[in-house]
Amino acid sequence: MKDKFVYQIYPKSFMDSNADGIGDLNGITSKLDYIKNMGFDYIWITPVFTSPQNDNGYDIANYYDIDPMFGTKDDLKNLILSAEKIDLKVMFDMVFNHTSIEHNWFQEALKGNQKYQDYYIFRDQPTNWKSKFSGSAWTYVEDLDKYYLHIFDETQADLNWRNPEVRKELHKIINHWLDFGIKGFRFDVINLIGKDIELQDGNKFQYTDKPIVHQFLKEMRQNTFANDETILTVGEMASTNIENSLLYASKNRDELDTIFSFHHVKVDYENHYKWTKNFFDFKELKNIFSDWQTAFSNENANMALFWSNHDQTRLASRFNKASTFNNQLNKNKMLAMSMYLHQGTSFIFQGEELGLKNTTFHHIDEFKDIETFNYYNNHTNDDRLEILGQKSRDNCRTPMLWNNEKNYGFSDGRPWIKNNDNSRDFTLEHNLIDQNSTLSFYKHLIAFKKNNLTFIDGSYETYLNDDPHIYAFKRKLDNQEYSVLCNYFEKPLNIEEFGLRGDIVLTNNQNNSLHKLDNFGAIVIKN
Ligand code: TEU
Ligand code: CA
Repeated sequence: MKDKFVYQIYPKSFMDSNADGIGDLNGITSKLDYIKNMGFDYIWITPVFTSPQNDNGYDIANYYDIDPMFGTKDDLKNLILSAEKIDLKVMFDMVFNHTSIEHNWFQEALKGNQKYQDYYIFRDQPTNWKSKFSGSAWTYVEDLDKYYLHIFDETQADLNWRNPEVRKELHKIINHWLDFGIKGFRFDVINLIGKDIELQDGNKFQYTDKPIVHQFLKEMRQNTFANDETILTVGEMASTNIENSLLYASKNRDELDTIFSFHHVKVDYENHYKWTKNFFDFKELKNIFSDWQTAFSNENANMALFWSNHDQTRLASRFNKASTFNNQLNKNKMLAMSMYLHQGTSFIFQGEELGLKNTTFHHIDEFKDIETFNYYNNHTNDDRLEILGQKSRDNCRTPMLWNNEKNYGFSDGRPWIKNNDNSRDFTLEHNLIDQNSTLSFYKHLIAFKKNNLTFIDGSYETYLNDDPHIYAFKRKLDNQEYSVLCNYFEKPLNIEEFGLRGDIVLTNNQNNSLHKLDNFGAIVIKN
């Protein structure tokens, strides 16, 4: 799976086919050729199941049905068949740590039905746990005189995986979608599913990476996708560590193909706290890359490579500012080389390939995201809006910029969220015309990796570890060796002292050489 590229689609904001302002399945189907043409193997669609949409579909009320806002099961069938025709596989996003409180199971539980109360985590007394979306992780239900656990919003109740009936239900859901033609799954916060029988006060590590998660994953695999090599599975791991991640993603352990970990996108947090305006820590970023890549490469485990997703701010707005359009292009390309030449399965979030930047929000009412509101409402600091401008998930959830027509070609109606206010230089239309665009480079890079086995199966090793501006690593396979050098800063660097030799086989900019890296310059040398 290390040679595979996955394109992540946030359906609400991808393409609207019926002018209601909400992207939909038919919209996706109309853009499959574009995705295939870029070189992708899979598309991952974030949840499109029936949902009250409190957390944009990560609060599922029925795992077997498509929410009408996205279309019908027939539309989905049509999407899958159209994708199959061009050899593109469709992945679904399974949110199995929790359900919406509108799910039937939870509604039954609320009515006092014991069987369904045992599907969730009800307790007489809460622990001191905090919700990841601010406030307590417990909500009191007066009729039952009990509290239920929700690690996320209070409308997202955590499931009780210790109950074998719950696990059976979840396996059944996966098998249903496998039969329907789904070829891969992303499992939402799957390392949080193992709660102890007796819950203790403490921090998030009371429910993160509990050993029983491995047992649950093995069992799930056995009962569902175990015998199909084409199924791609990726687990989203909240606050995990290398040791556990290796267990989830090692080839011989039969749990998952690969995992998302988030340490590298938190290098601008302050003491693990997201809501700050910190500058990113380059040294820390290098260390994280090197620690994770080395461990995974040594253990024959597969990492998921990604810079952005629907929970992150736009890559083009992160990791140093570029002061000119040209430097912005260099930076986008350098970051792409820096990430995707690593070892692992690659994931690219819609719009990253266009070089889209954050959206500007002027007022709290312009936002849509529940995490954003929970933060805003639970805090009083004057710079809340400014912090949200840098950190809100809505920055990347605004519609795709296809062309320069109405709503950038996304919809003939009024979009559900405000438009991205980036200039027209970032539309797909413009990216396609410009030979030097971010898009042309992404396409080139994908082909480059797929044609070089060393970047797929080769070992990984960092070097120039103490250099304050360059992130560098080597990939080796048999007698092939490549060096990758990435300048993370907007200033040219003289690299004569490194005495580099060999041929430059990939560069993000014609001004780079073996002696000099341009502003945000990056090169691959064949040694
Ligand atoms: O996100 C998991 C997660 O841990 C988030 O708290 C993430 O770290 C945060 O958004 C960063 O600020 C997953 C989904 O990707 C996210 O969209 C959902 O809201 C969340 O789970 C709950 O299902
Ligand atoms: Ca629509």
